[in-house]
Amino acid sequence: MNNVVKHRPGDLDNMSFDLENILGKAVDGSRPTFTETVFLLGLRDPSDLERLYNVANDIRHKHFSNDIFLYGFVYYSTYCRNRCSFCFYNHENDLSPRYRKTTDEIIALSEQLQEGGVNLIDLTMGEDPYYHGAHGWRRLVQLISDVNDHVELPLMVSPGVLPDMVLKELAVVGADWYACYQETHNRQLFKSLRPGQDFDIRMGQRLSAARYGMLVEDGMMLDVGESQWDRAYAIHQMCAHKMHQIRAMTFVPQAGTPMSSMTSSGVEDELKTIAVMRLVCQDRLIPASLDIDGSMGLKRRIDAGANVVTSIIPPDKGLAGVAQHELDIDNGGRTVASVSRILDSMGLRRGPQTHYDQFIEMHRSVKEMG
Ligand code: SAM
Ligand code: MD0
Ligand code: SF4
Repeated sequence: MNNVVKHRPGDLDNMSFDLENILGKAVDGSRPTFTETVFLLGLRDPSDLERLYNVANDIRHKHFSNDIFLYGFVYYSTYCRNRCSFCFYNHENDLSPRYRKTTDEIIALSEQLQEGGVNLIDLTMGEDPYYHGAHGWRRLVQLISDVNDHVELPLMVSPGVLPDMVLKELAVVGADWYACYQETHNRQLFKSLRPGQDFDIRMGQRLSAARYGMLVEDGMMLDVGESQWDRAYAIHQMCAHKMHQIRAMTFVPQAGTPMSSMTSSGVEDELKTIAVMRLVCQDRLIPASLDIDGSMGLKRRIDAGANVVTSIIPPDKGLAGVAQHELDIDNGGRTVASVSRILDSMGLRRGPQTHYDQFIEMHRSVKEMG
């Protein structure tokens, strides 16, 4: 079953679009309008899709040459107080393995990823009460500070929703990025995906983080009941909010959760969404996550215009992924070596650290958020 609702009835009625013209304008740097975006997301003809992917690739190349950046992923606590209906680690799921790595372990894992050759370390957790709340904030800030003292690479934090003051402190002690995905910019759908959570507070976190000098990432989930219109709206919102990194991840149904029996309609829509994001937000970072299809799905995502590989995880360390908690981890499929082989075969390379650092410095501008 395809969980995607068609675009709003009547939205594109009586409108005609010229694909060649839209793609030509995009190559010249002029982004598709909102209705053109809905149109592009609805393409189905294989030859049209091939043209779309080729243009997305050209635009990626124009801004990033052959560089693909690699992100190491450390999911250091899988405890969570929230009840997101799509997530394996939601508080009410008895099936999910819970662990919390110690600071020493987190540092050692980060050092190992650094030695392996990633460009950034993404420190992610559930909203673990150990790090959230009156006593927790201090521990969280200390943890990020300690990791920052031991690794030279840029750090991304994905800790969930925090008080503004804590966000600010994280920026001060060395967090370069704050990642927090809205999942959808449709308020109604948000309520069912993230029950009990506040849409505006989650949105405001990224804007605050940017004010404190961090780069910010937003993301949407696909196949969770959204329409093409919702997808196009999310892309244009992420762009309007000047997100530095934007992602789309296909929903992977999880045992023990309220959405366990939904089926996924495959990866085609994610590829199309990645390509359309590249046309709309041309010079932004767009991940190809190993957390949906593992290394098998990497080439197609990069061919669709992605320029970052996320969810690189060292094998045999007892670390989990989020959407695919085991896939390709212990067989080494999510290592820099394995990813590099795929990049080599595509004539691409791990982006040099100097290039990645330049991207951060160029965008780490309090001005940019206006
Ligand atoms: N707990 C923090 C939070 O929710 O912001 C950090 C974890 S966050 C990086 C986990 C993200 O992975 C979610 O925001 C969602 O976009 C994605 N995700 C989680 N479960 C998923 C699933 N079953 N399928 C696809 N993506 C999923
Ligand atoms: C990923 N599993 O990159 C990770 C996660 C959190 N910042 C990222 C969703 O796919
Ligand atoms: Fe917790 Fe994040 Fe999963 Fe939601 S997505 S249940 S906040 S770990």
